[in-house]
Amino acid sequence: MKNPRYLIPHFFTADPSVHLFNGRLYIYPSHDIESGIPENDNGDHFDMRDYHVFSMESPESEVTDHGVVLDVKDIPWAGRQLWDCDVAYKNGVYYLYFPLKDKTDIFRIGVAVSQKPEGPFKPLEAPINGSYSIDPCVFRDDDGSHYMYFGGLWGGQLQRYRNNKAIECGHEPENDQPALPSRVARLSDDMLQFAEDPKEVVLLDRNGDVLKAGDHDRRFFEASWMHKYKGKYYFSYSTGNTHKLCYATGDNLYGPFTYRGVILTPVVGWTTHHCIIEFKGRWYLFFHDSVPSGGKTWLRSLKVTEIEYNNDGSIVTIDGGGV
Ligand code: FUB
Repeated sequence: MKNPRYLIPHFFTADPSVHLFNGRLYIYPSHDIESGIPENDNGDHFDMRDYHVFSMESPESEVTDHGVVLDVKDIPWAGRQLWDCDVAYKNGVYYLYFPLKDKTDIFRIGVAVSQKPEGPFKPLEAPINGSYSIDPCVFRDDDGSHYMYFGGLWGGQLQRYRNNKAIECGHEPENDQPALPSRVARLSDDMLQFAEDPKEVVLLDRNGDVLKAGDHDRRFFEASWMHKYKGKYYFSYSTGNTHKLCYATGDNLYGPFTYRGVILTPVVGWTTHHCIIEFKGRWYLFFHDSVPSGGKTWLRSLKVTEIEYNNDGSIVTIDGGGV
């Protein structure tokens, strides 16, 4: 694949999670809409109401739209805003994990199930116990255990929590303090709950020092993704207000991870969000930008491009085309 390619021209999609199920690539994106809500730092303008699933034979082939697979009106505990989701498979069941504000306007992470990768998905009565914030990414390790990475700052509400407890007055730490990290928790055998208290995903610089809250070019903001390459764990994420996709590597899926560099420089739009998967021995980055909507940050379009690794395992930086 020479150039990045737009995948779904007929409407706006963002925050891709892509998985290979039964030899086919399934795309689970956010479905962006024109909500009419003015843009703000709380992300109120991202007022998405349903998910579609898409699939394709390969990153180069035509994309099939499987239609609406989950609607906010069918989720018993729903308030508003269906943001980035992910899907995992175990023992004949597909589990869709989604962040959604509950009736008190607090983000929780919910689960919906299906017998088929293309859905439709049936939501459970309540969100995962002890879940909070946004952007779930579920990673299956080689032993078959599943882990959820999650969290996002500002509109994603991660700054409102310390030690998995809501705090009175949510704020980011001072610039010289450790940055707020993503979280990771092993999932229960039935895939419906956390099997343990979420742990902090610590990011270090090359000297072994924890990245600081003021290090906006490198610290975690949102959009966690985990993949494994040549035995190493690659934790990748968005830096949010500096609009980069970065990565850090480690030998343990709980971390700590050492910062390695930028995967994608800023795209056109405010948010940047991605996933990385292997398909037939080649590696692909799925991401979004706001070029087709003329730069409207809340109307994004999915793209795919190939990524390359250097011999030392570092990823060759891709130009996102933004500023
Ligand atoms: O799509 C809404 C939010 O924008 C996602 O949850 C974030 O990762 C950002 O892409």
